[in-house]
Amino acid sequence: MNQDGLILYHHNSSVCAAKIRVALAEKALDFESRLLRLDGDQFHPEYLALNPNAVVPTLVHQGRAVIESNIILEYLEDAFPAPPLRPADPHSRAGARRWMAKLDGDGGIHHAASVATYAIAYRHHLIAKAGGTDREALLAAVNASMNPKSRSWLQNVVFQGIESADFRKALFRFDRLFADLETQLGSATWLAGEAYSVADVAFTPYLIRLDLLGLDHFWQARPATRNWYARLRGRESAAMVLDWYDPKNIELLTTRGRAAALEVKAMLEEI
Ligand SMILES: N[C@@H](CCC(=O)N[C@@H](CS)C(=O)NCC(=O)O)C(=O)O
Repeated sequence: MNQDGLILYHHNSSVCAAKIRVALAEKALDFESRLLRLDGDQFHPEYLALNPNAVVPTLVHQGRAVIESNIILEYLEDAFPAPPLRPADPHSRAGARRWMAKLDGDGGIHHAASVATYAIAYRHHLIAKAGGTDREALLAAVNASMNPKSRSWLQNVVFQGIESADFRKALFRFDRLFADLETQLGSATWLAGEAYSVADVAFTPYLIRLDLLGLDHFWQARPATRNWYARLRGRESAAMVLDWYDPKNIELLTTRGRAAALEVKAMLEEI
């Protein structure tokens, strides 16, 4: 057991697990790493006993599990308050929570980022795993590795890629988010005001993912957001995102991102 008594169940390139690694680094907390492959191992009964949703991350502290990445971030604030990542004043604290809430839910940024990741890049991995685009083999590959609740959107996205309606919806969702970010960051240094906070932590892996996928168009013409992203990347804790990624995954995300760039740019011009 590490000195802080923390065990993190995560995946090397999962965005919501990376949030927790960033927060742990900001707080200089040590953790024992338990990596899942998310190839079906998330459904093992021992893991389901910790996280009945069969997703990462799960944090175990003093033998008890905490699930849901935004809740884990709040838990870390309560259990390890120094240095604080939650803003001091109630209004900024509410602001941080409002930004974090944008990540969750069916219309949330986490879902849009998953759709973009599969539509541009990971679908090619599943197609290779299934040995081609034969419908039955591809459905079997999708169903073996993913939560039943993700299967319907995932099937569309794996079959249709960036032509899928889900992908267009995700682009639209990002466009609205980045318009809101530009407004906020035009008048404050960080998402919840003048201090770096848990909200900035939560967004860091998503921006890095969009960047890998070549979706940096969203902030190239938005200077306040562009500068914020540069500041996020400049923090030592941001290394906890990509340092854990499998290099093969980085290669897949970037090469497929470059291949889709022109088509995606044309779609963005229509938004
Ligand atoms: N709302 C959850 C989302 C967790 C989630 O979707 N995790 C993904 C990785 S980023 C996962 O484990 N996916 C595996 C699957 O859906 O089978 C959280 O924030 O913790």
